[in-house]
Parts: sequence; structure tokens; C-alpha cells
Amino acid sequence: MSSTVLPGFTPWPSADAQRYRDLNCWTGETFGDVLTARAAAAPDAIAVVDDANRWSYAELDHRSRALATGLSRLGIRRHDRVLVQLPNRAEFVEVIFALFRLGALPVFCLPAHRQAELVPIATASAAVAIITCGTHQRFDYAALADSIRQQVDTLRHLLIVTDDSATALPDDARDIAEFRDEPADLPEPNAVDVAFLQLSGGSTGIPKLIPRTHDDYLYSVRRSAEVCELGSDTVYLATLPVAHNFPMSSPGILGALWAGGTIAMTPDPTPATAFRAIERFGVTITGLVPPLARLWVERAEAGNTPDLSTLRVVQVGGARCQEELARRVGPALGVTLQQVFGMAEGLVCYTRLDDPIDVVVGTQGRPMSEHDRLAVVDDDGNEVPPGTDGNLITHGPYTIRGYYDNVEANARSFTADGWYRTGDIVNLRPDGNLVVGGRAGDWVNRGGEKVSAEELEAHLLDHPDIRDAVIIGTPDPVLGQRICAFVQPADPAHRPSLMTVRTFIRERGVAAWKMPDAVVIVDQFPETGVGKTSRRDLRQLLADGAHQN
Ligand code: OOB
Repeated sequence: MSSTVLPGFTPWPSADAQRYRDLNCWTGETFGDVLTARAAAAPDAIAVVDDANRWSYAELDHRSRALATGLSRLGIRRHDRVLVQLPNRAEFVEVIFALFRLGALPVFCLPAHRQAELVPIATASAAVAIITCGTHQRFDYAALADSIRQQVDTLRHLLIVTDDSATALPDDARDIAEFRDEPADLPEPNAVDVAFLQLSGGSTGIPKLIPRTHDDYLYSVRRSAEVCELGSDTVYLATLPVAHNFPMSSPGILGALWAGGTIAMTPDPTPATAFRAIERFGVTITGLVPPLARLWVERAEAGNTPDLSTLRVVQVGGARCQEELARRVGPALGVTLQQVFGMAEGLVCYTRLDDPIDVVVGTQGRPMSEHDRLAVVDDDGNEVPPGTDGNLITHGPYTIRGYYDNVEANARSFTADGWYRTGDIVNLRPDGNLVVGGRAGDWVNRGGEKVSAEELEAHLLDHPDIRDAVIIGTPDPVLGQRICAFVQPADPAHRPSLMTVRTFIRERGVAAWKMPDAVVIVDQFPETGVGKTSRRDLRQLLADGAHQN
């Protein structure tokens, strides 16, 4: 297929693109090509399993071609944007490969997204269709999609992945099963084309859509599969919502396919369900966010779990994993821990599987590619001395040069010469590993004294009555900000008081200006769609008058 650039996409400058080709980072292969090749090499190997399906590579390949043909008949075209909101189930893979083959762009929505997120996403992407499911975990996704369609003019089609043909659908919605046609030869996209749009984590206002090309994303998938040592015996359990960049490609489900291994899907990441899935599917690797890792570790430490002996690697990423938790993961689950620090915009760092334990528990790893460029700069953009905290900026063969169709966000988030400003405060150690200190905003500025949320959280986690803790700065007329500690007690019957917390911290020899001004006890932290703790929602809780003591 000839290549015209998607309007609103910022390509790499041609000299950089040429260099990434010369370096063999970008190989000219598309996702469709990879699936075709794997299906030809090992047609009967199992590509995808979930509770209801078990598809070989040949079957997945056939299904994606059949659905691409049907969607083309419906009028879905190259460059069309299609919202995909599906839980972790086999059809997710079928749908995205069908869209990849058509050159249509999945826009990856999370199952937790609702009207407030989906309307702006559909509007900003000018999507023509939504592909979703019926009722899942007692929520009616088809009805949600139908209401989005009524609010966004560009949306013409509503397609539902149903469990059986008896499922009641909204008027005009179509069952995706109607579009599994006899595969026809279709023109396939070019590797330089945008393959899909990802969503930027934690954005507010107009959603920032992240265009990733076949070339750049496949490189990150291939390098991830290499760094994580995947092979045809890999069984990757998609525990986090697969639409997110971490379970999708770090190395995630696409890494598993790259390596000719198996994707196992579980729609529920809690230990009760996920541990059974590990036993049933013989899972070898999975990825978790820290709050989920804590749940798994606590459950495993309590003993009497299903057989987890096939599990070799547990990745923790998406948010800072405190050392206290990191140390428990390996022993509790009988695995090698791998920390993953990444972003949907590109750059992904990993600890390596043979790193010494202090690197694995105390750092967020190093870039996966020797061609990633990193710099740590102060607020004026000057590089800070090695070993000093600063703002991380980066560019490389799989880090975008601009958000989709968003001039303002691009002006804020990229330097004039194309480096992406990650918004993360990091410390680059002499051995090349990064320690992530939080987001640029995760500091409380208390009357000019800066308090790192992460540092204070680490102290609180050492208190036996505290299960988890998050520090938030709240407005104060005198100091500018004061320090509020959200605390989840280890035992709901023992709620640590402000006095207890302050005494504990003072006794550790911590500066007096770092003492929390308030403690708020919560049973659970609010989460983002992918399970990270939502600082924004905690701030809102305070604004709404949460009880402080
Ligand atoms: C991943 O991607 P996003 O786009 O949801 O979020 C990216 C942001 C980073 O800029 C950083 O602030 C934070 O999430 N983050 C971490 C972290 N991993 C991500 N902060 C501290 N420690 C870590 N290990 O979250 C993502 C994408 C690909 C792989 C892994 C995570």
C-alpha cells in the first residue's frame, strides 16, 4: 500500500528515520507480517488462551484476516480511528490484528473508562466506530458505547463482541460475529504508518493521543522480548488491562506473540482468579502495578495458594515500587522480580533478569535499547551532575516526536530538538540504572521546604500498622502547602493517629519540617484505570472534605 502520512502525526525527521533503518531497529515489518510469519512457522502452536478459547497461530491468523475482510465490507478504511474497549479476552487480539491489517487505527481505551473519558477520546480522535463487549463484570459496555455514539457525530458503527447470539444489543449495534467473512486479499499498510493510538497516562483536559508506528512499536516489542528472555515456551498472563502499554508490549502480549509463545488472558487480576489462571495455563511471566503486587505478595505469604511453580518472572511497573515491597516479591512468589519503568510515549527501562539484587530491588532499571538517549536536566534545561535528581528527557527509535493532532501539548511536552519531557524526576546512577523519584509534581512545597512524597512514603511503610501510604500536598494559606498522609492501616482495628505517625517519623531522625500535618485513614486507595494509585482522586477527596486528623 502506498504511504501517505496520517494528518496530525509528527514523523521522525528523515535523517533519524534513516539511521534507525540503517541500525536495523526499524525493519519494515508490520504487525500483520509478524503474525503471518509465526502462523507459517508454527501453525499449531497456541497463540491465545482464555477461559473460553484456545486458538492456534493459524486460527488467530485466519480470524484476523476474516474480521479485517468483514470490517472492510462495513466501510472501515485505512487511517480510520476505532475505539476499542474490551476486557482481557481472546477477541481483543483478533480485533486489533484485524484493524492492523486494514491500516485502521485502534484507539486503546481501558475497561474502566466511562463517559467522562470516552467522549473526549472519541472527539479528539474523530473515531468512526467503537468495538466493545456486552455486559462484563455487571457493567453494560454496549449501553455505554451507544451513549457515546449519540454524543459524537463521527461515530458511525457500534460493534459488539458477544458471548452468544442471544445477547440483547442496542438498536443499530452489530454483533462482530456478522463480520467474520471469508478472508479476501486486502492491501496491507506500510511499516512507517501509524498502527494505533495509545492514551497518555494521567492526562487531564484534552486527551493526549499517542501515535505509534509498526516500525517503532515492533522494535520496542522485539527488544522487550529479548531483554525479558522470552521464547516459544513463554506463557504471558495479561493481568493488567491489555489496552495499556505495559501488558501490551513490555513485553506483554505482543512480546509473547513476537517470540512465538502464548498469551493467556484473565479479566480479573486479583489473586483468587489470577493464581488459578497461572496454574491452569502454566504461566511463566506476568506484569503488575505495585498495589496489585502487594496483594499478590500478601496472599502468597499467607500460604496455601494454587501451584505457581511455572511462574519465573514477575514484573512490577507503572508506578514506583517501594523497596520494602520489591524485596518481598521474589521470595513470596518464587520468581525473579523485574522492575519496569516505561511510558506509552515510548521509553521503557527494565532491570535485567541477572542483575544483582540491589539493582533489582533498588532501581527501576535501564533503557532497553542502546539507541535510547537520556538526559537529566534542571528546570532550565541544563544537564545536572551525575547522581543528582533532575527531570528526565529522552529520544530514541521508539519514542514519539509528538502527540496526535495536539499542537499545545506538543509545545509543552517536547523540546525544540525533539526530546520528550517525561515529567519524571530521576536519578541516573553511575551504573546506568535509574531511580525514579516521582513525578515533577510529587513534591510538597511546605513554606519553601521541599518534601519528597516518595521519601516520606518509604518511612511510613516501615510502620507495622501501615499497609500502604501516599503523601499529598494540600493548599495552605500560610505555608503554601501542607503535608497530608493518606494511610491504609494493616489492620482496620488499629488506625494510626497523626500523633503516632509523627512520633514514629521523628524517632527515625527525620527533619521536623517533613512531619505530616494531617493523616487521613482510607480502606482503599482510588485507582486509575490500570490500577495505579490515583493522586488526583486523593486530592479530590480532600477537596470534598475527607476527614483529617
Ligand atoms: C506506563 O505507562 P503510562 O504511560 O501509563 O505512564 C507513564 C508514567 C511514567 O512517566 C512515570 O511517571 C510512571 O508512569 N511510571 C513509573 C514507573 N513506570 C511508570 N514511575 C515509577 N516507577 C516505575 N517503574 O506506566 C508503563 C508503560 C510501559 C511499561 C511500563 C509502564
